[in-house]
Amino acid sequence: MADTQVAIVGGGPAGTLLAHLLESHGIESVVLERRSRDYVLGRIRAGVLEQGTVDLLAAHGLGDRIDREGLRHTGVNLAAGGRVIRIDLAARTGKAVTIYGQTQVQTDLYEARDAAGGAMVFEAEDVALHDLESDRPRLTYSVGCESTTFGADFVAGCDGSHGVCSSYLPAVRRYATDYPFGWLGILAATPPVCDELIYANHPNGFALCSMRSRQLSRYYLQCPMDTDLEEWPDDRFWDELRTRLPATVGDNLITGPSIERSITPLHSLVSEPMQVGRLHLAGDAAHVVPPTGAKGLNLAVSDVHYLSRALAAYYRDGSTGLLNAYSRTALSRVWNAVRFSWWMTQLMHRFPGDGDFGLRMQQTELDYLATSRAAQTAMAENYVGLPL
Ligand code: FAS
Ligand code: PHB
Repeated sequence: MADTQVAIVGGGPAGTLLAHLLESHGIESVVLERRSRDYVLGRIRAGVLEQGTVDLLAAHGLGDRIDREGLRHTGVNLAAGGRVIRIDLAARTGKAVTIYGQTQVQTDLYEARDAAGGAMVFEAEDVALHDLESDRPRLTYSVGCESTTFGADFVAGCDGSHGVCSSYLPAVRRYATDYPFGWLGILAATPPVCDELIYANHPNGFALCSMRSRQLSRYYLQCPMDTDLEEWPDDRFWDELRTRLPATVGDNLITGPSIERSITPLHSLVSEPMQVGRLHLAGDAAHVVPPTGAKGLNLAVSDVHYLSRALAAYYRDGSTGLLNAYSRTALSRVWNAVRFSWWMTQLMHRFPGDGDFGLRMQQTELDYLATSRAAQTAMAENYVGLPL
């Protein structure tokens, strides 16, 4: 493997988009991905793109399929106590969100890398970083029995929440909280129950009605951490989902066999700082949010926007100001998304031990959202995404 300018560890959305953006600045990179391409493409993850994410992807030649297949939503709904509160995103912010699965984003990114002849190494194992404090870090990895080492000017740690790169930041502070429940998710080839997303707060727990297209539905139910998927056959899932939705919605639910089922734990983690020496973290490698606010993927995009802009300045005229400020710049937006994701999670889930007072606080907050334009604007501007 020849030396390169930027070595990227992780071939998920953060790593692959970074390689794509660096290419637009004429900056060379190599992406090392632990899994196979098909494995990465087989993961069902995020579904909601902020306006800023859609605009950034379009600005870099990745907007055509989103325009064709993405579903633009100008509103989002909160259901509780049998009523549905619609937050008019467009009226409150002039913006919208787009439903376009992370799998589709990843497919578009891999195809763009293929078209550009981008260097991507799949099934790269035992990636290790060396000499990060020098001006010539080195990386080692193996594919099968063959070990390789190469040098780079910079290393981007885009290897997600179970990666290795964050372990190279010695002075890191971790702000973490685990939520006492998870999400049981189902993908079904059925028409979505509603044209927009519905987040529901029910005495049995949270439910979310989402989608990937007009023929592909994505639903989630709050579940205990130790839930066994085997105890949730499709019929039980559909019955519980219908129970947690207002009758006006549940009566329209079209069920069908699940294509995919999974349980996602909910936690929040922010590592500070996001950089040391020539290593910069981006995406889930630096921070994880509960999916309630639909922020995870969008934060990966904004981190990579800031990092690619900083690297472009360095290679253009040697300036290091944006690079030195990267962590501070990215974290400012990260913390706003962490707060919003925490707020949405607190508002819409049932917490063990949350007595009558906790329930009353949720009801009062929902009443305020139902009647206050200011409250709706605050929620809407975070949901569509704060400016980059
Ligand atoms: P990713 O984790 O996507 O990518 C990191 C990549 O690095 C992976 O491909 C991994 O294989 C690779 N890697 C790891 N260790 C490596 C190593 N040592 N060497 C080389 N490569 C390595 N967000 C939402 O907004 N909505 C959702 O509904 C939602 N659901 C989710 C469900 C699950 C199960 C998970 C884990 C996350 C979910 N997220 C959701 C968040 C998710 O979408 C992330 O925010 C998004 O994938 C972040 O992208 P990356 O930072 O690229 O990390
Ligand atoms: C999804 O469609 O997977 C999805 C949508 C909104 C969320 C989380 C997940 O907040």
